[in-house]
Amino acid sequence: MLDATHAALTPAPSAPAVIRREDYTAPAWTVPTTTLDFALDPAVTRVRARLSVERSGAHDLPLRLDGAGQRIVSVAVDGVSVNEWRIEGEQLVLPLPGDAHVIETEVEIAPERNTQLMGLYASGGNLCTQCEAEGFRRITYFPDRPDVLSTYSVRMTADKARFPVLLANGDPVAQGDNDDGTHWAEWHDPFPKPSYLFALVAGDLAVNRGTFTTRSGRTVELGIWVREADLPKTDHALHALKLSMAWDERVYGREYDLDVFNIVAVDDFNFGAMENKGLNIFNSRYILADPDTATDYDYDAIAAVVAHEYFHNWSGNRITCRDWFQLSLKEGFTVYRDQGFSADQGSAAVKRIEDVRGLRAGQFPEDASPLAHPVRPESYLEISNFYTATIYNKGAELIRMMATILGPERFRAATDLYFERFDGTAATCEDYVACMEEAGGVDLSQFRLWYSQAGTPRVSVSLEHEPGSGRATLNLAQKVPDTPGQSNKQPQVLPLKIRLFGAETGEALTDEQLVILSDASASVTFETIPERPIVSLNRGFSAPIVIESDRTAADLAFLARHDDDPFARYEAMQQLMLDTLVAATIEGKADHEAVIAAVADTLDNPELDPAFVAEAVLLPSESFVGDQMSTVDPNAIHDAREALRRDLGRELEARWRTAYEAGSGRAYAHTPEDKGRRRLRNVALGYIAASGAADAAKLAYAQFADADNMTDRQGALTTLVGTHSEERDAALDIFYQRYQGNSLVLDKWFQTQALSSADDTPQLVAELARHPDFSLANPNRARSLIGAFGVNQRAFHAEGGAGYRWLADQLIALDALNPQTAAKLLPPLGRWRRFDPTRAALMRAELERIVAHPGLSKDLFEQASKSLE
Ligand code: 0A1
Ligand code: ZN
Repeated sequence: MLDATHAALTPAPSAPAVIRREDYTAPAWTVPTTTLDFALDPAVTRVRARLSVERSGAHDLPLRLDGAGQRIVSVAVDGVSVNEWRIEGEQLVLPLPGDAHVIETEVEIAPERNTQLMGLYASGGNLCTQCEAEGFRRITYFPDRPDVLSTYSVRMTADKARFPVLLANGDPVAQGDNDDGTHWAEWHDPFPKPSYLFALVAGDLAVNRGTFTTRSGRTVELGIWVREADLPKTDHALHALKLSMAWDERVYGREYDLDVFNIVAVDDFNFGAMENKGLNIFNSRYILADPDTATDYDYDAIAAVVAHEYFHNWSGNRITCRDWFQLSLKEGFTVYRDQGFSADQGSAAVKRIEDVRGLRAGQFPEDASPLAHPVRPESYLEISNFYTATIYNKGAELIRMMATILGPERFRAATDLYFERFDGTAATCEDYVACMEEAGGVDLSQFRLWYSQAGTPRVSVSLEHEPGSGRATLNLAQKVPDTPGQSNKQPQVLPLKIRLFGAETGEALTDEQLVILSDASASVTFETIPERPIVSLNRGFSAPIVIESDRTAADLAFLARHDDDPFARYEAMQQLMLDTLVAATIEGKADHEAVIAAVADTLDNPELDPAFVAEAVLLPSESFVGDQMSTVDPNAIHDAREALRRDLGRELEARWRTAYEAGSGRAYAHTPEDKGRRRLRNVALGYIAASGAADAAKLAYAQFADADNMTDRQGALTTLVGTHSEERDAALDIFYQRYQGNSLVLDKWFQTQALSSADDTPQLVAELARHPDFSLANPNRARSLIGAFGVNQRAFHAEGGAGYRWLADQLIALDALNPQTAAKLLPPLGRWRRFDPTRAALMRAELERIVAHPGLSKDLFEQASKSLE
């Protein structure tokens, strides 16, 4: 046994190294089997690891094991303790004579001091792990890279009273009691996996059990593990899990492969959830729901995240990523799969609208920012910073475009081929595209540019019509904007679904067509078009692009009324609103008539589903309006949007009240119809308040007080928080008292206030940061206040820069505890180039202050320094 003084805690690297995709080399050593033995204790956990290692190919390189934040107790090779190893940066380097050896290490780690929430950590008195992307190296020394696949056996020993439940990946093998008050359990996962999919949980947990019978007749034991008091809130997640399992069999032919599938909910989690093989670990916000505490939006998000993590079992676990540059291989595809699942549970059109709204709110700004990167990045400092909307959501759009180009049958044949060919391997984005090409019978050479070129393509469109000949010509031209490190880009493959409608008759003049624009510009001609056509373009948002068209307000209003594609109808309405808001922002005022008429028509149309109407009548967000401007003026945008909201509220007041009443007086039910009604009712309430109606605060307060569910309660609270009224203070107080002790609901209390456009939000947010319930240690709480404030255009950008300073102070403080979560909250400051010189200078100064802060993490350093470039 080696003296423990040999290697102390590994120091953090001073100048972070750039990791480049082109430097990839296959692992020099493989690890066919891994046996882990944990003596679990929050203060000091002992980890003994036994790795069988094999030299891969002919070379004389030493074995390199990644490790961080551990105390090494001993290292042995083939049963003999050795001294011939050294620490280089974060690696243990071990020269080995033969081609196959058994390496044993023993280390100590301190879960209760782990505030980064990577590796083994404590949450709510329980112990759990998070290993993606590079957390396993904080548990034991290992080649912590996704292309080293190993079969794991795990033994855990822990105090039985404190940690009665012991879970790990795979299937349970054995368990027993020791006579010192501890107990033990052994688990074995027969599927070779990368270290980032390793997981264990030890805790005092209750379980909601279910079963699922696979299509080949195997029974899978399902379990959702939570603290005892939360058990009644787990039925929705369990139900969603069963639906996901059936859906993946039906739609992709994918069956589950182990005998158990467990999900554990924890309160402290950096992301949404994690797909560890057979043992998913979730942020509790994506598991716990009952009508009193979760909104309809929360219910849908839970189902989507449960599905997402479950679908990873095939797209991520059975086939994993060769290196982290391929992250979108599993994430883009899995998001595409979960979007398809959610679309099948309710209105596919509304789901598509929500997804596009999300893309525009999160990914388009990223693509236009200093942090823009391709779906398959070329380099990074810290991989945690690349769990982005580009990798996830733009990645999903790439899969969607390939599915559109192939059509449903060939797409299914292509995914079958991919799952079959790469099962059990660590693959690349290129492997995926090659399967699409082969089974789809298409050439995707140029399409691959979507993986390597960052930036949102912009397409300009004009339509000409010669009444005499009946010929119509659609002219298209594309441009992919410059992004950091990339300029003069090549044209990309844009699959555009289009259809022409007659301006006079409202008739469809063509079928829907798929036009693939692959050149910088192209024209499409249509013969025998009898009347002036209006083009419905990029239907279903078939390509993730920005369109600049010469369509007039009248054309857009026409499409908002007549288009048969619900997405295109929504889109026409959004464009009309956007054009109006941009004009109003620039000129100080604008004609609201066309928008008011289009909204009135939408509200009057009895054939439309209320959930769709609720989406269609919502104005584009302030930040989306800002994205259209060369220089963002947050106050002018806010005023323009409020003026339009007020006019819509006033002019259509009777209609809003009718819509409001139609959704009122019903006992809660969780059906798609009722969800749609609740949504429209909350939107209507917002417009009634925007109109300035004298009874608005009273009406909202009555809804708040009478609500039998969180959707109504939070909807009313959101409206009230935007008012200056006694009712606002009373409602905030009652809400807080009622949900004291329920951290997920208190997050809503913080968030709703941080999102408010009221004048006093900046001061209020600063006060809330000193509230006894505020804590930087819990990522959900930190995001509920800091994250929400950062996206609140009006409050964050309030004159003087106090908001920028406050955000930077919070990020510096949070970075010392949890660098990943701090880095995620930085991007609002990085958008400085989009603002006027005064704001830009203030924002830059805060970024510079962050970069200069001593002891900054790699995570925050990368985000802040790139934002300054
Ligand atoms: N793979 C997960 C996301 C995830 C990534 C990193 C994490 O580390 C803190 C946690 C989760 C997913 O796509 O759901
Ligand atoms: Zn994922």
